[in-house]
Amino acid sequence: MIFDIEHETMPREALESIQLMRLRATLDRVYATVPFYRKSFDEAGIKPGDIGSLDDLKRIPFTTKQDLRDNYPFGMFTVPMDNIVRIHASSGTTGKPTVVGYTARDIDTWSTLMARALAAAGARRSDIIHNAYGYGLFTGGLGIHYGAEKLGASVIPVSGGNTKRQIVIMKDFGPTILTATPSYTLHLAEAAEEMGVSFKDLKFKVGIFGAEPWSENMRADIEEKLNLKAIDIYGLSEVIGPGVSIECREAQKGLHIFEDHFIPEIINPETGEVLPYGETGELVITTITKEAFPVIRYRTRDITTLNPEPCACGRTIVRMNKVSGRSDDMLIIRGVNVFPSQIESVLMTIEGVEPHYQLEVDRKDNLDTLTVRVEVNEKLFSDEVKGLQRLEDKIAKDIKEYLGVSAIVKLAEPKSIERSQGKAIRVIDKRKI
Ligand code: DLL
Repeated sequence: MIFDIEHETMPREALESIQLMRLRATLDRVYATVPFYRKSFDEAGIKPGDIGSLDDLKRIPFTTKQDLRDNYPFGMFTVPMDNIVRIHASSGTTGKPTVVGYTARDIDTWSTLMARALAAAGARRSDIIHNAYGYGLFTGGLGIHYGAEKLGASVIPVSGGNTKRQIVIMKDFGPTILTATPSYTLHLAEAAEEMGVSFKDLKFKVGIFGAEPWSENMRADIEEKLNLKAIDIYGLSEVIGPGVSIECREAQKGLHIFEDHFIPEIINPETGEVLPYGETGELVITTITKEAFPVIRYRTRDITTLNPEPCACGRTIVRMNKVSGRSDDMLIIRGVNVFPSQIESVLMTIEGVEPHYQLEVDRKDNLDTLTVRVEVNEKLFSDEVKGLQRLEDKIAKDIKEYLGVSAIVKLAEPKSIERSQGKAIRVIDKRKI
């Protein structure tokens, strides 16, 4: 179902004229109210009035996470606190969190975008949504929640954690849509199995998963274990939260970006050069409808590709490919670039290997080492030592063959790698310590 048929299926020309109008209003707003933007535009010798076309956007400087940190906590807000009704923050693994604020209209915009997203994934008013994204400063829980209410569906605000109780709720309330991170979803699947509950007997038809990278092979695994269609949803706190883009249920080929609210660009992360459609690079987003906390050319660090082809579902808005990783998560191991998701893809093709893994990078005698710890199922683990060793060698060989890096593979006992209730920690990089 298309929630906002007008905006999601607009002819490109009409869409672009709305984008330009909204972009200019946003630039005026940030220039007038946020000292950081005034300074950055002035240094680049640009006034908001100089932007006469969408193409001119590339003349404006980027905004980075560091810029947001430098203005911690509220320095990037365009309105006084009187007009802020909600604050969220993204934890981040290093340094201070980034803090984002919303006016009442921003909350309404976000809820509407999330209603669009849920509808694109197949949600209807009659659905019951089991929302296991964390509620709190993280945008996942409340973002989905408000969107579900806007759509008119029923939402169970279960949040992350209390995993066993979640399974009981699933059995008793019969939710039809599951929303959670992919890694917590797998944890839920394990808990259900331990409790003797089969997802085949539950009522789920769709799962809406995101907030962390997950490979196509992980998708296949989740679809099989949970007996549902797994849809990818993308977003980030700095831009709004979840609901920046989502796959449609019809095609499931790329995530539709709600371009009447966000202007996406792809850049070469090294040079900052804007790349044409179809090329892979870092996603940069400009928000054009947010009031309290607009971001101009925000460098997401997420690696993807844009596809402007109209989709079978009828939407004309551009699609982004599944995010393959973050430019700052990319591991450079002895000069070879590898994303954790590529290793995940290799692991997931191997029989008996579970989707729970952790990568440890270290440096010994000036050489990088990569250790892949991955769980295997009970059956394999009870196998004789020789068999396990053979499997370790096979995985190492596959990783070398597909990705060109040498890895030490250590098979781990079932359930020995820590489970997360939100985003999984996949990489431990000891080189930085
Ligand atoms: O993760 C918002 C969100 C909540 C998205 C629930 C989807 C569902 P942050 O905590 O600010 O916000 O983290 C944003 O997470 O820059 C990506 O690196 C990563 N990310 C989010 N969605 C996906 C996805 C939320 N579908 C950061 N695939 C982003 C890959 C994702 N990575």
